[in-house]
Amino acid sequence: MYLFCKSCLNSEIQVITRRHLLSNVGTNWQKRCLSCHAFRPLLVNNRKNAKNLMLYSIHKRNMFTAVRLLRSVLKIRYIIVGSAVGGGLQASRKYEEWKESLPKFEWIKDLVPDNGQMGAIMSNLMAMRDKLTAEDGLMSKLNANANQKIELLKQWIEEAKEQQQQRDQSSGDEKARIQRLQDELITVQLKYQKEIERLEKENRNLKKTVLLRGKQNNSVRKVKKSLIDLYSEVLDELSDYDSNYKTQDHLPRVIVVGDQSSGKTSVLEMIAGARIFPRGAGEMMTRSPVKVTLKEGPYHTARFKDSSREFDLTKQSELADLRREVEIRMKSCVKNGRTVSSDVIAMTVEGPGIQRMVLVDLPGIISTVTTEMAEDTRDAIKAITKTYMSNPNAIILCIQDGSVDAERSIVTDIVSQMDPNGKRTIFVLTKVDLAEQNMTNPSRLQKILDGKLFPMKALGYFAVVTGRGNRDDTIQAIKEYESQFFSNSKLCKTGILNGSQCTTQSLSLAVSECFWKMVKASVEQQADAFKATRFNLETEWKNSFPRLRELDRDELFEKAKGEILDEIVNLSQLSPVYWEEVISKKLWERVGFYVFEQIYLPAAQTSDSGTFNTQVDIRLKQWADQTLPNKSVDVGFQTLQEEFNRLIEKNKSLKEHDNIFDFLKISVAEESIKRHSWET
Ligand SMILES: Nc1nc2c(ncn2[C@@H]2O[C@H](COP(=O)(O)OP(=O)(O)OP(=O)(O)O)[C@@H](O)[C@H]2O)c(=O)[nH]1
Ligand SMILES: [Mg+2]
Repeated sequence: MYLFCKSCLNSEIQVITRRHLLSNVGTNWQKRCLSCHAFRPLLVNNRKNAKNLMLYSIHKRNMFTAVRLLRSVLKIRYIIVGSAVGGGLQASRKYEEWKESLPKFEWIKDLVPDNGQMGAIMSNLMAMRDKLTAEDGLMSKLNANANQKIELLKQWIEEAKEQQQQRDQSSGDEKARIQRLQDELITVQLKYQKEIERLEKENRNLKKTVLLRGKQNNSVRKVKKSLIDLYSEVLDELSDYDSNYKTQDHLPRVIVVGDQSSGKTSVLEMIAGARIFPRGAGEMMTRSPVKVTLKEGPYHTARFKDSSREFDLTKQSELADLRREVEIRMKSCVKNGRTVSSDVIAMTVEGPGIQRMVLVDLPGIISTVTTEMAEDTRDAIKAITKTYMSNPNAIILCIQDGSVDAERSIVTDIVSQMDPNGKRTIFVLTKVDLAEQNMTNPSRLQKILDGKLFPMKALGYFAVVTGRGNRDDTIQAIKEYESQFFSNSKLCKTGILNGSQCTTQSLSLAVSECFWKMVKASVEQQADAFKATRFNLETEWKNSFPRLRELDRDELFEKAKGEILDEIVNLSQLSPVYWEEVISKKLWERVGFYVFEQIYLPAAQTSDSGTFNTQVDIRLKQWADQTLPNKSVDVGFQTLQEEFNRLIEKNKSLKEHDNIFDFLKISVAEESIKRHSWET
């Protein structure tokens, strides 16, 4: 607020704003003047005065502004003039200081010629030039020489240019040649690329045609293909599911049985088309059952059931890896001092032309247990073999070594026991090549293959060659050896061997056919049996537990658990008074007799009541300290069990009770008591 008294306002130039004036109209003006600080009536006291004063102040303000401007301009001029004079003085002072700080160059005068001397040097130089030009021939000689040099330089440059051009040209030729070659190469590549593509396409089409033909020609085979996977999975599933669940033992498989080293594994390898098992000679090679699921597929591969690695059987290195893996697995099966094991190694082999079936290779039957073997080895092998053969739907591939005397065979006896009518046995005579070499009596061989020599019957008799005794032979080499042998064999030529009975190929086809016949028959039979069993079980359930819906294993387990927990809750609901009552009663039953017999009666022998009391006190104290605590704990524990059983019995008598869990509850109670131990 800028308010002044009149005298101050006249003496000073003040600006009173319109806002100040208007905002103060009608107020009390007895305030202090801002200039002289005296309490006086101030300038404005009504609206009219305010307006006048405002106009007056605006008029005055314009005038004051002009005066102020003029004053400012004058002030600037003084500043400029002042600063110019001051600055000049300051600059000259600085220059003098700078000059003083420079080093002294007086000495240089002695070295640099002065103006007179410079003029003399210049005139001397001019005179020399004139003299040189005047001298006869010197300049022209210099000129000629220089021109010559220039010519030479020009020539050299020209030559260099030419050479460069030539080089450019020849490199152009080279480039063109390289370009041409590259073009040719690309053309050849393209040509061959096209050729490769054409061949690949042709190959694909051929494969397709083959597969389609396979599908068209034999729709049953397609069914079989998917079936074999399904079938093998069912076998695995059942064997994993429950070892007591014997159904899988009734599903067909081809079991390879025979005496040790008769050639069982070799037969399997020939059927699988690859040498997939560890080899050796004269020693027991197969030490645990190996289940091989064979199936047809575009690539020849093998895979263990529990591993994702696929072994390419066309590569020798992978075959070797596979053999090593089989060996490791077999060794891990026969730990703990055992020589053989019943643990199964499961694998799948697929490849073009492989017959679909499930084969199980077994350890060979032995007659003598050597010192290197576990004592029970012979019996263990027999037991494993018999278990597999006892499956009524197993096809027995009975392998007999043709190079040893028939009288030494052990397996044929066992086979005739398990399949007396030969309804599921196929007889295979191996090592026919060796048999022919050692043969003294060919008619004996004929007798074997006619099924007349061994005391066993079979569906078919086959003669094969599945090895050459050489551990590093490839399967291809063995196959060639086999076909060469049979085409040259005297046995075939003389009619001792019938062509349809020879080669592993014929054997494989026959076994596969037999296997699928068996599968078809047994699966239908099994399906019917399952249906019948299921029906019986459902009926039994309904009759036995009419109030309970059918429950599966897991549901049953959960329900039983719930019921047992309920019984425990019931037990905890018994009142302390009740517990006191039953425990006291039980305790008295247990100790009452003892107390009378051992404490009171002996003390009663005395006629003195004082002595009686003393003796009773002493004996009771001793008994209470030493025997009673343990007795009480025993009695308490026993009472607990009895009460639990009583509750179970009580529930049994209820009308809606199902006895399905009664045995389980009792077993749980017994097991809990058995496992119970008191905290020490
Ligand atoms: N010459 C010849 N040797 C064969 C023939 N078949 C198998 N062998 C050889 O006989 C030996 C034993 O063959 P395996 O297939 O291991 O016999 P195995 O019955 O499986 O033996 P174990 O599993 O130990 O009971 C190997 O050295 C084979 O090369 C054959 O037809 N001719
Ligand atoms: Mg073997």
